[in-house]
Amino acid sequence: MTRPTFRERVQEADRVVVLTGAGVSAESGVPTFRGAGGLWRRYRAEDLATPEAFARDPRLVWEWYAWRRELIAARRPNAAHDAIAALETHARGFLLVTQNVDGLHRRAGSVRMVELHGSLWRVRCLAEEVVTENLEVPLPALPPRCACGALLRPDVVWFGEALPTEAIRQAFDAAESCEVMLVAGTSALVQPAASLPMIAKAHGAYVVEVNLEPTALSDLADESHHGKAGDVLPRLLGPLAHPRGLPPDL
Ligand code: BV8
Repeated sequence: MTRPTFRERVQEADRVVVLTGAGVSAESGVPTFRGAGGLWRRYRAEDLATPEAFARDPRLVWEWYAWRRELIAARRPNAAHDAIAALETHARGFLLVTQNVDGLHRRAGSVRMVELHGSLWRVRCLAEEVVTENLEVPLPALPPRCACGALLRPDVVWFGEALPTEAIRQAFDAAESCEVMLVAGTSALVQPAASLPMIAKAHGAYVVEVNLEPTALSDLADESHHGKAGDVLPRLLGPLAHPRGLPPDL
């Protein structure tokens, strides 16, 4: 009796979860957090992506986000985003859980997804707490202000901040009940997102990792595929990397 392949497992599964990190956006030209180019000026993400940094210097933090927004606005989803969006059209009970805030999964057509760490294309008024989508590139002024006069902040989760309750509930529920979890482009260091594969594994899921290199997750994964997500995912998913109903050669 040969072991079912990853694709067979996806096709048999009632729930398939994909967890992504900054590595799936790398081939779109978006710097990752910990890899080469993950710095901005002389700062690390952990220095700027905090409420303390924003309270100390909202303009500096907004210069970083404005720089990222302008960079991302000029980029496009890559084959990794496209393969994951196509997989959603084939897999039952599909949920994409992303740590990324760049909006590229949505631009690739992903629908059933949670953004664990928010989105840099949404802003939140510090006074009214109202969240609005803001796609302005460049932003007219830094730091941007709400019509009420209060500062706006990016609607992202900073280090030390709690993740959105509904998103984290959906993500943990999916991790506990999926038969297959595909983990792509994450160093699996940032909590609580990094716990999701452990939870899936503990509940009997088949866990497959796609990354350039071994990570903290590799020993736990049932399969680890090393290479660029934009190359590996289409190969690994085969016909599942093409949206259902479209012939693969389109
Ligand atoms: C919280 C939004 C508590 C902002 C981000 C234990 C338990 C709980 C918390 C902690 C804990 N230990 C420490 C903590 C605190 C902290 C944490 O985890 N710190 C880390 C550094 C140790 N966690 C938190 O603070 C979280 N909050 O726990 O709150 C709480 C509870 C109740 C009430 C109050 C408080 C909040 C964490 C969220 C932080 N926000 N982003 C922004 O983006 O501006 S995190 C940031 O890191 C991004 O979201 C990013 O996605 C994420 C994870 O990084 P990765 O995505 O993995 O990216 P990275 O660069 O690390 O790796 C890229 C990978 O891709 C590499 O492996 C590389 O090899 C690979 N790769 C590169 N190119 C490719 C590729 N793979 C394939 N193909 C390629 N082409």
